[in-house]
Amino acid sequence: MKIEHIVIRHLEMDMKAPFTTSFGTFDKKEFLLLEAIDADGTIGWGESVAFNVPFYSEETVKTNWHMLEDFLIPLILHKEIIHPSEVNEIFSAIRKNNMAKSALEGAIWDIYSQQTNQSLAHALGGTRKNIDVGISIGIQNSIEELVDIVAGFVKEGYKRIKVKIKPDWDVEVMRTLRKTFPDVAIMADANSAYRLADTELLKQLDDFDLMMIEQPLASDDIIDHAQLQQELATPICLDESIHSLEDARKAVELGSTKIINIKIGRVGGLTEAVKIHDYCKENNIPVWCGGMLESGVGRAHNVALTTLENFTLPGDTASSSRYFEKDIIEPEVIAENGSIEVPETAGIGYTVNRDTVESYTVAKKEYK
Ligand code: OSB
Ligand code: MG
Repeated sequence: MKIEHIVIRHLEMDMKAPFTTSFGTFDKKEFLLLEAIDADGTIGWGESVAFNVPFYSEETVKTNWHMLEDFLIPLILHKEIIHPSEVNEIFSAIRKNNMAKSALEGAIWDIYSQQTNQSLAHALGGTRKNIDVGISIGIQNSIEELVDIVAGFVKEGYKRIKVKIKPDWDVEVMRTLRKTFPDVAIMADANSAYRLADTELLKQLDDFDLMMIEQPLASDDIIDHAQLQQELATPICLDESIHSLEDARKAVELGSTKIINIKIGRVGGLTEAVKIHDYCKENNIPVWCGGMLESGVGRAHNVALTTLENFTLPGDTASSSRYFEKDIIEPEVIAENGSIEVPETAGIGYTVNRDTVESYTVAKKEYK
């Protein structure tokens, strides 16, 4: 393939309700949507998971636009590419900026799978026809409200419930949830809200039979996590700390993590995500696919990745309707009883609705 034309769109989508983590609140979803067009006319879609603010990671919508326009797109336009796994190599001189890289790489994977007449899931080596999913629930104003929300999602059949925690919204919250939902798979995500000095507090969470605790310590740490894991019975799952196969290998070798949350954008694309998956499979580390409040295009990529064998734990890719009144894809992603049926048509398997995209677009630029 030869990509001859790329369109960057900045979209803004209203969210049904604000989503609060230990680092801040999102009340609308802003992101870059990438459209790449091959010389033969095939169109591929990619989504950057960078937010409008640099709270989860240092990347933002604006830094991604800069990286794409000034560095990444010029490396891709008019270049002969045989396989999307080459894109990583092409970008290798550019440090970090994984979400920007991933958005473009994802669009190229979409084109490649259409041109080879297979689903993206199949192109990645995935075999599952259905994937199990859980749901992630933000910090609420009261434990009572949280219990109501959890009850609703348990009723919908989500396969595990993840709740955000932070200092003063942790032990009592998890105690109440475990008491109220004795048989539900529950986990907590701290988004780096604690320090090693909080070990005694975190040990109290061992009483609640949690599936795992996600990213308790600093977003760039793998050393203290190893020490904390020695003290905890609950498995630690790293999210923010893992940006590459090398990061995963080091964290696993150190004993910093027993489970890995793979986010395509955080690790720089599908090629690296598959490598981390394969490494974890060989080393008996279960993985699951994380979420970044994605629109349908990002969700479609997550669904495809989750079909790989070692995605044995439910991920965060809930229904499109979890956050949005109207998603940009058709059909929307639908989880029924905590299970999503994987599309079998070529490419990402969902159709992007251009009118809907247009209605959410606040800026747009074309590159040829
Ligand atoms: O840490 O997984 C996270 C949302 C925004 C930023 C970070 C995270 C999250 C989520 C929500 O947990 C996942 C989703 O529903 O898309
Ligand atoms: Mg997380």
